[in-house]
Amino acid sequence: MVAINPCVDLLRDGAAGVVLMRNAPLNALKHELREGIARALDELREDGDVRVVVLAGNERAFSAGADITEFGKPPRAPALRDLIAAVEDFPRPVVAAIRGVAMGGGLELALGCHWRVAWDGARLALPEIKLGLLPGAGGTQRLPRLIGFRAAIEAILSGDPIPLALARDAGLLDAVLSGPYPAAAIDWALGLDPKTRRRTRERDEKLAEARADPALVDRIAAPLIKKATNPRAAKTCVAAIRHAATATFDGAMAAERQSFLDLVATDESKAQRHAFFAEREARKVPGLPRETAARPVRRAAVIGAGTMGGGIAMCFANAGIPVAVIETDGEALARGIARIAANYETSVKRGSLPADESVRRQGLIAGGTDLAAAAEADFVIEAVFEEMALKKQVFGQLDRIARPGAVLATNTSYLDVNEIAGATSRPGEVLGTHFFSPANVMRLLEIVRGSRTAPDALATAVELATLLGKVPVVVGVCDGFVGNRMLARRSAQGERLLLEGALPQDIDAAMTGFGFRMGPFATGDLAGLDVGWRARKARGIKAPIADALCEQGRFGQKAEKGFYAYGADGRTPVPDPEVERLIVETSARLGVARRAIGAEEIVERLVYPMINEGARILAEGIAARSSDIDVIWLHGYGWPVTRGGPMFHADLVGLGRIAVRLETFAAASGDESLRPAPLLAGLAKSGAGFASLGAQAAA
Ligand code: 3H9
Repeated sequence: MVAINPCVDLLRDGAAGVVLMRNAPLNALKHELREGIARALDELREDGDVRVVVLAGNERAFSAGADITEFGKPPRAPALRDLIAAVEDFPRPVVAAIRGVAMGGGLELALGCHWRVAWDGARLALPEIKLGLLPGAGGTQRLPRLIGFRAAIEAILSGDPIPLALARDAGLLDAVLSGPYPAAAIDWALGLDPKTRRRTRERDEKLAEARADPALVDRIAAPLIKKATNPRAAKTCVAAIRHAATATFDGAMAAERQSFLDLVATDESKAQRHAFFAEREARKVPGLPRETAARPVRRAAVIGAGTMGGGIAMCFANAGIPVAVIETDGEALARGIARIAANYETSVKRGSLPADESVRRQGLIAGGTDLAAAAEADFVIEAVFEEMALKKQVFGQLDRIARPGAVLATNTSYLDVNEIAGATSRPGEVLGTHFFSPANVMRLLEIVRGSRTAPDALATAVELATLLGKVPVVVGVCDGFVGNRMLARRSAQGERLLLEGALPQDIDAAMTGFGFRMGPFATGDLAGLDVGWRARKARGIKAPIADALCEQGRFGQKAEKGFYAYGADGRTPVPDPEVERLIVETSARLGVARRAIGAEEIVERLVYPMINEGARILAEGIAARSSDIDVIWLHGYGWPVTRGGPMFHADLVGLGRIAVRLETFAAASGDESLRPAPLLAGLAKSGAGFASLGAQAAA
């Protein structure tokens, strides 16, 4: 074995040359790796004893694709597509041995090989669209040549892994191997007849269908484009794929490259790449050394079998962790367990969960009415009503019951975790977990670090969150934490806009135009308006219009009326003249003159005060970094990924402009809280953005 460079080893095994990619963890195809592969091929080309070449990766990955951190930097040779051309033109058979991930440029590299073999569990995908891109190293040309247009369009427009069986049947994989890696691939390669070696670019049998039927590609793609998160990227992918049928290979490759460069430069792709890295950064908690060992979580307990408690229990069961669900009385428990069963049944009916798996998961959930059932748990989550006195009482009891070393979490959306921890003799074991409803579906988990939370208790919560399939973000203690504290700013402005002249449908349309799937009022109706009403009452906050609706029992979809009326299906919001009357009357009663308000002003009025609050949150150290705030909004509040999150959006707009607009809003309304926060004003003055702030430990 020789090291070609730090990223590539070359091994000669009889008549096989084995090129081993060694850029841990996932063989992202950074410059050094590309160069190493090219040099290894050069050496093998000169070696007459080598009959076949095997290209192999590490335990986790063949390759996760181009190194995303290199995008936007000056290109360095060899470019990935040139490297792939060199592989394809190699005069002897080259076989890709795929274990783990082969994604994006990694799969494109494999497509340039003459044969591909994979191990069970391999994940083959062209996920570029999830980054607002198109496969830019020949994927749009070689994939349809191997698996045909339908499967290629579906794979490229979804970005999801291609099922292995399909990959094998359709001709993407030549074999699925078992046995030692990559030895089994070497044996397999040595059995090949070199005369059957074909360059993928020359395989055009599967292009015939679209050549004969020019409308085929668009017919297949049209419904997928409609659903696309980033329609521009989706349309660009389709245009590139269409070239496979209409242009020469070289012409299509040149067009693909230009489209890739165009997309890399778009704000949407920048936002999607930011979101990718932000999510991964959030797992690195400042002030928590990486080596801090998490405690094992073998059993869990959830106190409270309401909607939230039940959803949280499902998260544990779905991850294979036995969980006790504890209620105060049998009736409430039975209701909770029935709700869990109904949720599982829905998944089975929808076909997203096999029936036996649903039974297995429900078998992991044990209901009980005695808090003593929490005694064995390694992780306890209290999910009773949002009431400080009640929560403190539960924690006092848990303190006596829970085993030493158990992490005790309170599921709360705004209460003081330090005060709750103070009800126990072990505040180091206490932290907050803010799940989002429905807890078994929503991916965000705000983990609230108390002032005395022990590092390993925190590490346990972060690791557990990942195990439960959640995106964890550690935040500090304050009213509403990060997400709801910013949301409160938006809600207040929403009310204000209604009073000044907008209607719910105007505001919702402006926000869906911005990229949200649903506007704030339709979302409020879906979630139930009574939740916010109760929270406002508890804190002495008034929202004249929302309060009036709730006083009339207009709690949203569940009452078939809220900010909207609901159509026959009970789910389609329809503007309601009664609501309009109520709004206009409220404006008149409060002496607020109504005027027409445009979509741009609506978006700015809703979003900039949130960003301003985000700046205060950063200044107080409640969030460790601006990208953590973005992750919270992306995964907990439906912020459109093509807009990267509120703080990313702010940097893009420019903090100078936002500061000016906030001053205007403050002057017009007399609301001093709308003045730019000192951090925002300071950054605006220096021309910097939130991204320029480093990470700090969340307080
Ligand atoms: C492309 O290929 C373009 C081409 O068509 C054309 C080019 C001309 N680059 O996610 P994890 C890092 S576009 C750089 O925690 P997992 C990641 O940031 C690319 N870094 O592991 C993390 O770093 P850290 C198309 C990357 O097991 C570490 O690796 N490919 C890349 O949960 C571990 O990652 C994709 O879009 C990369 N390509 O998930 C695939 N990939 O430890 C993107 C990963 O410092 N990657 N890193 O935080 C993924 O979706 C997931 O990483 C994967 C593994 C599913 C593969």
